[in-house]
Amino acid sequence: MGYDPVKFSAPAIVILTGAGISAESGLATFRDSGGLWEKHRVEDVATPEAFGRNPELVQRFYNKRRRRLGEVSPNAAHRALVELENRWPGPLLLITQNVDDLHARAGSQNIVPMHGELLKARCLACGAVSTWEEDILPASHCRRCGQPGQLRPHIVWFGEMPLELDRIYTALEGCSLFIAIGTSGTVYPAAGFVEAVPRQAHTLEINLEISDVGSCFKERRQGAATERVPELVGELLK
Ligand code: BJW
Repeated sequence: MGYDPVKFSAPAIVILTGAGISAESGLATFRDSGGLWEKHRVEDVATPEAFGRNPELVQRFYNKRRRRLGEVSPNAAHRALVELENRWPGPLLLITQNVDDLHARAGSQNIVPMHGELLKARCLACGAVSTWEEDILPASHCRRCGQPGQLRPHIVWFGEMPLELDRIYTALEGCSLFIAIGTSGTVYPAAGFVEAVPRQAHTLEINLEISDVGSCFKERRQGAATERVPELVGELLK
């Protein structure tokens, strides 16, 4: 997504979201008090080695989170980003670290789920990625090659390469406004995106608190995503 002045009449925006944007929908974040990493060790559930050692434990962790998606809905922050995408006269790319489907369900179109998607499974035998809304069980068969016991969650674990990085860095290098919402700035490469935008671009962080990379942003707005994001979208569309 490069900025094409013929096609677009406004500057390019790139938005990065993290678990904080879905917190008010009722999904736990990772590192806040009561977050997922308080109940599960990263090394036990979010690395390829963990999956190799104990696939049942890892599948249970993701099956539970996949089921939980049916109980939650997009919130005012997700919806405000849809309004921005629909009405902003320039290019807009939404990069999410979240594996939930709340941006898509709210109606966002131009999304890069860089850490994968809970509602997809990947076959270790043939590489097929398919939509998967139910539990992944030891006997589950790949819909393409038919092999049983070869499906893993389509999730980017620690030590694995995030998805669509070429598309992401092209957008970052061409943007005039970079906004990070509800992310702790602890996981790379996403935490470093703020440093990949042009020097003259405006950078803005929205978070309940200042993130680990908060000092890299030109502007910080503290508060709940459901309040700060609709406010910001209102200002941008004024
Ligand atoms: C609110 C709110 C409200 C709450 N309103 N705000 C140095 C440099 C580069 C890489 C590394 C490095 N050292 C180590 C690495 C590797 C590693 C890494 O970063 N480790 C760190 C722990 C140091 N990274 C990787 O392994 C990545 N791959 C990789 O690097 O490949 C090689 C490569 C190198 C260079 C370039 C390119 C590639 C892969 C990372 C995979 C992360 N996977 C996870 C789990 C899987 C998904 C899942 O199960 O859901 O993804 S980890 C977990 O953290 C999850 C998240 O997407 C990710 C980020 O978390 P997030 O979203 O920020 O959530 P929280 O909980 O941390 O923060 C929530 C925030 O919201 C808080 O700040 C709150 O204040 C706020 N908040 N309520 C507003 N209502």
